[in-house]
Amino acid sequence: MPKHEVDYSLYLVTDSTSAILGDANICEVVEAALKGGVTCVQYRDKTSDTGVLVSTGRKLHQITKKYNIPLLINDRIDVALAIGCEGVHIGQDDLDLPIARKILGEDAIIGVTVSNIAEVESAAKGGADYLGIGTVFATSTKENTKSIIGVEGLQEILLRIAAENWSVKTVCIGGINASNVSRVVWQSSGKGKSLDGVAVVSAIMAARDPETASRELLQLVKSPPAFAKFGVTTGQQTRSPQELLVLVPSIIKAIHSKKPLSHNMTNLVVQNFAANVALSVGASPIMANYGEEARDLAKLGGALVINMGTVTPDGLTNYLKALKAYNDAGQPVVYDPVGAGATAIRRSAVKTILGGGYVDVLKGNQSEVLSCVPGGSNVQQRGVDSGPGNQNLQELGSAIKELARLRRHVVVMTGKTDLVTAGGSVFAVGNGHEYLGMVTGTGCCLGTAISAAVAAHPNDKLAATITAILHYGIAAELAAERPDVKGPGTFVPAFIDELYNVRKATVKGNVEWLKRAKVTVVS
Ligand code: 3NM
Repeated sequence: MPKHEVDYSLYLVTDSTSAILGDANICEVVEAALKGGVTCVQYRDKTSDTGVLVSTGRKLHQITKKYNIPLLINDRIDVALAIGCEGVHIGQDDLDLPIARKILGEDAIIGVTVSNIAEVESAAKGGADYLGIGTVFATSTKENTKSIIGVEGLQEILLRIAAENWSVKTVCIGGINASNVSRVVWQSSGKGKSLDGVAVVSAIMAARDPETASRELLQLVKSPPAFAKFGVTTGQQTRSPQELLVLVPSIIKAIHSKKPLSHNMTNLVVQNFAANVALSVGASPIMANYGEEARDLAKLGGALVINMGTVTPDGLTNYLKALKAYNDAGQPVVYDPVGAGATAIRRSAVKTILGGGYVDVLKGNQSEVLSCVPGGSNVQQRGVDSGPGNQNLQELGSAIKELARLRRHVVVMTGKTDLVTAGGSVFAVGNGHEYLGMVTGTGCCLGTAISAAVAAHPNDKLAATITAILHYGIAAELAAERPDVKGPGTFVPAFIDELYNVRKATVKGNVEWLKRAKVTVVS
């Protein structure tokens, strides 16, 4: 097969260690995987003598040839030459690409391991046929992996390849398995350059039934995850504020009529307040922190709020279970990384959650959202309050736009002016009142209001999110202006009233309140 016709969809990298292969026979496992649909095979054995590598490699090549699938050898050009197979895969510490190309010739397939833009550039310009991009998720299969890049690191590399128009093919590697493969492929696609495939070791080599495991993985590579059915479209990302505002009443009415479940896994401080906010905006709240319950709750058509305000090891395990349950059911998830920048534990929890599943809406204050930027942000947060928020809106707008593009979700950065984007236009919403900042939990409860809106209107999560922000901010303005409100204490019950009143008025067709909306596009 000419090398440009190689299909990288499901790329098997072998492993001969007892931890992975056990007492199975490598040739039998590879043949079973080929029957299951593996499209490319790399023989990777870091410990055997050259004689064993050549004899095993020859046997594997006999098998892969039967299926018309290329066999590549990890690292060892001499072994590839001795076998006469289709090519090699080289790491950053192995023989360099120009020498490999010179020895093997133009027809050979040469792949290179890369984990950052500089390595990508050098491999793409040096004529690599494909890149093995990793390490996506932590894995025990490879010792000394250099850096865990996550889906966002992967996406950064793919965006660069697209921008430079490099024709190199791409697979990702590291911790890819049946539970995450559809999400990784979906999150890494749609911006000019998509992954050509995924590379796995243990998901096939350590499987009890490698043929079935391969068949299932290939199916998952080719099918979008359940939550992708309502991804924010490019057209939706770039509407004018007017186009969004006309949708607000119908979204509020949808919440009212559907009364969606708002499943909150939230902190100790705000549980009661969040439940009341959910009721006022027309949702049905459940405050359920036990992850095992989420699989049943996710079937009820609602949305999940993960609010990291009281993070504990048990809490994290529960969040991940619930996240997976809602992802599998295709129901929306709102993630509030409360205090994300404040402690090392919280920074690591953010990585665990964003690596463990797909969140539809990421909502936080300035430093929380900046802490979710790949590579981290240098903003040091004091406690969990919202900070001064005095940075330039344009600058913050481009940071969250990048974030939304890398993970393919909606990002909300709250502050005096709230910023919202799904990767296209960045919208600024200027409604709200200073009392919101003087009462604990109002930021958290906005997540609850957003969950109600995205659950009721999942096919347009950007408009739903902006609707919730407007409903919330304008209710706060109306409450603060009431003569019975004397300060933050009397504000709280009035705010709950006004959330309710705005909904009731809207349902009756009175949208006078919406004239207060201050929505603009900042970039
Ligand atoms: N290369 P599993 S990670 C062979 O990051 C290899 O370059 C990696 O194994 C890289 O699919 C890795 O079992 C091992 O997680 C991947």
